[in-house]
Amino acid sequence: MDISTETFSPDHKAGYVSIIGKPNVGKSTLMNQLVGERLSIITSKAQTTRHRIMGILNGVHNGQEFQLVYSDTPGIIKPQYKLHESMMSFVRGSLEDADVVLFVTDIFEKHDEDDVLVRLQKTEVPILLLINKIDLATPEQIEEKTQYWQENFKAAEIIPISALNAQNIDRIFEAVVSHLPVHPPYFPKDELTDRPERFFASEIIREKIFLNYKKEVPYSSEVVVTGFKERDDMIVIQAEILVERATQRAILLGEGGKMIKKTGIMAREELERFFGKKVFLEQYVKVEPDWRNKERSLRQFGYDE
Ligand SMILES: Nc1nc2c(ncn2[C@@H]2O[C@H](COP(=O)(O)OP(=O)(O)OP(=O)(O)O)[C@@H](O)[C@H]2O)c(=O)[nH]1
Ligand SMILES: [Mg+2]
Repeated sequence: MDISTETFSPDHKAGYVSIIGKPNVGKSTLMNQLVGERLSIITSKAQTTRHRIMGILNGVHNGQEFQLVYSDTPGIIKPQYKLHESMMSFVRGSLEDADVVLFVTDIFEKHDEDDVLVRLQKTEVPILLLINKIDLATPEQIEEKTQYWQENFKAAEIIPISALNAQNIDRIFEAVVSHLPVHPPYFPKDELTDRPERFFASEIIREKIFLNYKKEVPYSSEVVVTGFKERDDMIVIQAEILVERATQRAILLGEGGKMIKKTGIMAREELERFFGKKVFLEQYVKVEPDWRNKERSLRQFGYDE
């Protein structure tokens, strides 16, 4: 639907809500809980998310229509590759747009989040500080973290949560809505995300690579969906997996192609769940030397603002 033809009330509220924090604190898990869909991929490895991914939630709260545009972002790191520089530019863009910031920390963080704090200092919008993974902490540990942040950070609110167990997600929602400006919707009301289906297909395949391979291999891998054809009975997807070296290609394939087959099966099952349809997946593993530092490759893979 074209947004200009939609009708909405004059007191409609809308805003951008940016989810920011160090790698692995649970930003993507939180995003999926807040939106109620599995949009962002989640793994136990740091630096899983490489893009800014929007998840849109529409509804009515206390009689007032609203639209929340959540942005999941990459974990904040010191860049070692051009890829990381792009990732950090996505974080910057997301902070520039934000009406509310969700600064996600977890109960394990060691008060070394300077990179994050430097970025947050520049924003004047309300910041909700979330202490995640409280399912793994004692009440004393939660109290200690809460106190630390009360003394060391100017947050609009501090909320201990478990993104995994959906604990206190409703409190975040209430707080976010209370900070939303009156504004018409930014996206048509039937849209769930700013990203096309191909993007989610490539992310789902990348998630399975993160789960199945160790050390540098997941970090040296990129997935590009080169074909996406929806038929009546199934979706036919062609994907290229790019790695940086021939040795990594060999690891990805595994003996007799065993590993890539396993990865492909896991990806296909997840793709079928996501799209609600049978999927036929073809994967090709290629070497693209040094792609994490090559501007041309990065542009081609969608790492430009
Ligand atoms: N126990 C527990 N684990 C959690 C919780 N939230 C997230 N996790 C786990 O923490 C790991 C990282 O979660 P992600 O959501 O991918 O974290 P992220 O901040 O998006 O990570 P990057 O994309 O790498 O920056 C995964 O193994 C999650 O299952 C939580 O509330 N409790
Ligand atoms: Mg993530």
